[in-house]
Amino acid sequence: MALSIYLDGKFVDKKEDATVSIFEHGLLYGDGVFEGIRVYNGLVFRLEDHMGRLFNSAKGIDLKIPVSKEEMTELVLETTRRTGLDDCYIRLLVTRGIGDLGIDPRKCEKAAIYIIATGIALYPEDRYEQGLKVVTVSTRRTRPDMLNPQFKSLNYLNNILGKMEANRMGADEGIMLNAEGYVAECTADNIFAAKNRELFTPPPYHGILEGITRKVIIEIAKENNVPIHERGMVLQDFIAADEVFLTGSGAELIPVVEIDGRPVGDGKVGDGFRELRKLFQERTKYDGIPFK
Ligand code: PXG
Repeated sequence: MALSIYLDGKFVDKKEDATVSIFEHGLLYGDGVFEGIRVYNGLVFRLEDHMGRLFNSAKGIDLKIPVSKEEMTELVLETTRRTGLDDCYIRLLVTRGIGDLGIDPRKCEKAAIYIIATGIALYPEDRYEQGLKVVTVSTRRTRPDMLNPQFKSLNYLNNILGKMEANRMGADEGIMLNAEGYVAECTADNIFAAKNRELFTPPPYHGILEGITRKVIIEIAKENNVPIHERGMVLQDFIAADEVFLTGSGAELIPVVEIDGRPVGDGKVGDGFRELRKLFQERTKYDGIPFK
């Protein structure tokens, strides 16, 4: 598969050459931040939003990114260009860099930048046609006053534990509640409910990452005069909804037809979802930064 990597100062295109130090604090402590970005049709989808979130996440953990936003944008575009692909996936990481054993970040002289651009394995189309079966997991999303999920840090163990629970139950995804018992999000996606042709999604500071895809859906809803509410939601709100769907750069928009063994709405993928997905797909054709 086409692959291009920016390895903190140089471009490499072979997996074997893309190695990092064992003293990299991103590896030793999950000390860093990242972004997962999609490329559609030769355009890096919503790159400015990803840059904004990356720099915000870095600021949140007191990590100084050693390049400007403009330079980082150029690095992303160049890495993408080198794949020769028009549609791909970009993983962008900024870590505390190479230090010593011991968590003290003062031992790390300079933050490191890694960018991977490669082809993506899309979910099979039948997932979008038939919908996902999800379960509620017992792992609660991190409280914002501990490690705010709005900072996309390399510390993903909370989500991974949630995902493993869902896997054990044979479900496609896991719904994670926040510490107060409100629905937060899934393990790598935001969650929406539709009822009476209005949309609802949990708000910031309810244990969510403010997803870029979520933001795009809110924009599309507003442009199409669909009322959209960001507000606290409990599990029953989703069970009683007409439709439920997830959003994320990986999954895009994907419908949910069953929660904890109970059907959502009539248990079938709804028309509201299909309409929104179409609008989203149209948007991906032009809403991005060209790299050619
Ligand atoms: N919540 C969490 C916890 C996430 O990790 C989202 C919501 C959706 O955000 P975006 O900005 O993507 O709409 C995410 C995103 C991967 C992968 O490789 C994970 C994400 C995105 C892309 C790829 O597992 N998570």
